Amino acid sequence: MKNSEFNDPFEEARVNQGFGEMDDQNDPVTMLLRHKDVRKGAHDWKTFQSGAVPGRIVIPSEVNIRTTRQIPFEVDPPQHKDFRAILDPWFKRPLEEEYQAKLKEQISALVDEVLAKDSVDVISEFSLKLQSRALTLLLNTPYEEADLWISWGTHVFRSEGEALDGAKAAILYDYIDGRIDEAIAKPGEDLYSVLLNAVVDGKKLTKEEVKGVMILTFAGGRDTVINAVSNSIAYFAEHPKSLDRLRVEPEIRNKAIEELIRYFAPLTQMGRVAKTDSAVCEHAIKADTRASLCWASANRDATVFENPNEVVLDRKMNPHLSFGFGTHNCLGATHARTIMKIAVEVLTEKVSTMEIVSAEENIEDLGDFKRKVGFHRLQVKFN
Ligand code: HEM
Ligand code: EMZ
Repeated sequence: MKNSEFNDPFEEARVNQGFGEMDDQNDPVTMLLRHKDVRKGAHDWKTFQSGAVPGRIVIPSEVNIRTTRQIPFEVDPPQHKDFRAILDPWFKRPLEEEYQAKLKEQISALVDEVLAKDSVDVISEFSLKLQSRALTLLLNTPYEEADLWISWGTHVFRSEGEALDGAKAAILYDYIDGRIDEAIAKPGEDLYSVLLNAVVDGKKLTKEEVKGVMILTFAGGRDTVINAVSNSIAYFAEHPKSLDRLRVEPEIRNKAIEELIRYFAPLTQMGRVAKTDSAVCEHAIKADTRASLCWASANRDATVFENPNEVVLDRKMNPHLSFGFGTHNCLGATHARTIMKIAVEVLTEKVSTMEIVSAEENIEDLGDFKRKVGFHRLQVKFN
């Protein structure tokens, strides 16, 4: 199999029964696999709730490593809407010209760096740096902050080989506590200060609420962005004609980015907790048990996508669910899409070909399903 080929382990279960089952730390999960059912589940927040005990909707569950509620991710309507109302405008800033110009400067410098080396590990020497540096723009904090975030490695809660790492999570929490205290002492123009001044329902956000937003901003946009960028590099390395096509047809760039994001589905699934007994595909889901919305499976549903297992760069209709659907759709999607757009633009301008020297796949173990989500290491020569 090519490095840039990503399997669909869910096909048989999706077609034959519509759902899958997996255990996760003795808290089983019923996985919704069909596009139609995943959308329905995401829409029906009254039955499938996000506001469970903090960490429980994440798979693997994080209940044992954190107590802070992530906002707006672990909040249900109607309160959810109030938080989104203050967050949405800030997270749309990547659409601004000045933001994009700065991002282009960052990415151009990084591409020059990797071109000057013989070969690099794309994960640690390209995508992680890109993600961390770009995050300084989203938070509006000093560029130099990125060095510390880079030193934390790919995932803020996980170490390689270990599903969850409480000690590692504590580093992020302490760091955020410190930054919040600084912003209280000396308010600035960054996201911390904006949140500390924000009013929801007539009340200022508490420190704990600000922390809940910041943890989510660091964690939710980390391995997802790293996988989207790294997997796309693997794809272009193995499909040089596609990169050439984007050089001469920049008008399909946005379609190509949506398609890569559909195909790679950087976040496999997200859970919900059933409020009441319900059923999906005639399968009972009991109250207080977990269901998951499997975005990765929905994206390969042949009843919605023609040739679902192929990357069709200029795919016309592309209602993929990589950024979720409905209420909790990804708040960072504008930032993520802008990163992808500028990364592809800079690659077409500066890089002629890329060669994969070696790769170590990152396979998620979901019981019956083994899904490749990205790479632990991806050694590439940029030409
Ligand atoms: C929500 C995927 C990048 C922040 C989500 C959801 C998905 C997702 C599937 C829905 C979760 C649910 O329904 O429970 C992705 C992918 C990304 C990406 C594939 C990159 C390609 C980012 C970035 C940030 C971010 C860069 C911020 C820095 C969030 C937040 C939410 C969210 C705050 C919760 C929104 C809410 O509950 O209203 N993301 N994400 N994401 N994402 Fe992303
Ligand atoms: C949570 C999640 C958010 C979780 C939208 O996804 O991303 C995961 O990577 C984190 O571990 O805590 O933030």
